[in-house]
Order: sequence, then structure tokens, then C-alpha cells
Amino acid sequence: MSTYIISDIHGALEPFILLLSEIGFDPESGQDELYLLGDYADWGTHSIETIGYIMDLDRYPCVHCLMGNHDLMFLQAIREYKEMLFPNLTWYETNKGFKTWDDYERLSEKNQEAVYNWLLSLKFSVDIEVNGRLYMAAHAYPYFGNRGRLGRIYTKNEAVWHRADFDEDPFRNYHGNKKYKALIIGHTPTSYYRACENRRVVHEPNTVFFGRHIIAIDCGAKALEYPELGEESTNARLAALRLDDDKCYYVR
Ligand SMILES: [Mn+2]
Repeated sequence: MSTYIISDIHGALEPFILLLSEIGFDPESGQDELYLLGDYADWGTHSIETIGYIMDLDRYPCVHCLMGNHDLMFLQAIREYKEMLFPNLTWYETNKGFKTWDDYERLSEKNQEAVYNWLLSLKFSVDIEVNGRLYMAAHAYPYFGNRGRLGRIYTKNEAVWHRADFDEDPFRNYHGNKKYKALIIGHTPTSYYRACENRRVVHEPNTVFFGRHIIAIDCGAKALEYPELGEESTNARLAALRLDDDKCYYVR
């Protein structure tokens, strides 16, 4: 049994399916656990198909899906649309939500409702224990649920939006009983963390970043379909981390 983690698929459905076959993930067998850390759509052409594919996967108990900032923006856009408020143009334009929304509008009412309910069901963090080591996974930053004040309040918004520093301890304000080894996150392409650590831009394909307290796994797949972004696109990959032995798998 192995534990795999993937994040920030951003509509890159073919690379995602390829990556699942690279790691030999078979949800039917229930042998392995798969954690997806959010940002399923936007940017890529196959955004709504990616969400549909992942909704199907999420029916298996061995698949665990978290909320990303893009999923939260999508959820908010649906809610605003239902309530006839103005659409969220920041999501639609700057965050390329139009890739998702245009196809969402073409879904049947029943499927639209299913997408909405699935987005609502996404959790903001999850504890993962592997070989006696305890990790927290979240899209961007820790979330401790509604267990009150932990030095300061970590909100759901921070859990999907806040950019962790490359060498910070995101658990420094947590005074509970759990001893987390690291926070596993997506959200920020690892090229950013490698540049922080090396104090210069690294001109190589993105790799999973193992920091002192964080493990960042978003290798920038959102840029795969955007050659005009230059190196951001050529260095983009979709990564899977096998937590049991820190082995990393990449596709593009
Ligand atoms: Mn994100």
C-alpha cells in the first residue's frame, strides 16, 4: 500500500490520467491512497472534464479531495450566479475561470447541481499518517477546523490562498498535541520555492520542493497549454509524490 499526492491539475486531464497510470493507481483495488490538494480546473482546456473525472474518482474511499482557491472561486461564482449577483471577474479573467465556466454553463441542470454539491463537500485540510510520520495536507496553508483559537485563527480562506514562505514553520502557532512532520501543499509553483532557496531562478524543469517544514508539489501544470509563457510553460509538469519513500513522478 502506498500514499500518493497530486495537486494543481488545472484542467490538464490527459497528463493527470497519464500520471495515474505511471503510479499504477487503481481505485477499484483500494490498495493505495490518493490525495488531491485542489485547483482541479481553470487554465487548461479540459477543465470541466477534469472536474467530472475527479468527481467519479472521489466516489472511492481511497480518494481524498481537498479545496483549492480556484475551486472556492468556482463555488463562489456559482453561488453568485444563482443569486443573480455580479460574476466574479477576477476569477473569470485573471484566473482563467472562463475555461471552466463556459463549459459549466453547457452542463445539464442536474450535472451543474452535482458539481456544486461536490465543490461544497471539499475539505480544507487532512491529516495523513505514513510509516508513523504525521503530515497535514492542504492546498496552501494549515487549517485546523473549528477547534477554536490556536495562537491565532487560521481561516479557510488562508488555507487555500496564503503563500507559505519556503523556510517557515507553518505549525509554529499550533499548540495542540499532534506532532506534524511537514505541511504538504500545492498552490505555489515549486519554481518559486527553488528560486527562494537558491536566491536565483533555476532554469530547469520543476521538481517537488522539500523544505524544512513544507513539501510543495505544484510543478506548474497550469502553464502546460501556454507556450507564450516561455520557461514557465517549458518547465511545467504535473507531479505525484509517493509519501512512503518521497519518490516523485512527473509527466507533461
Ligand atoms: Mn492555488
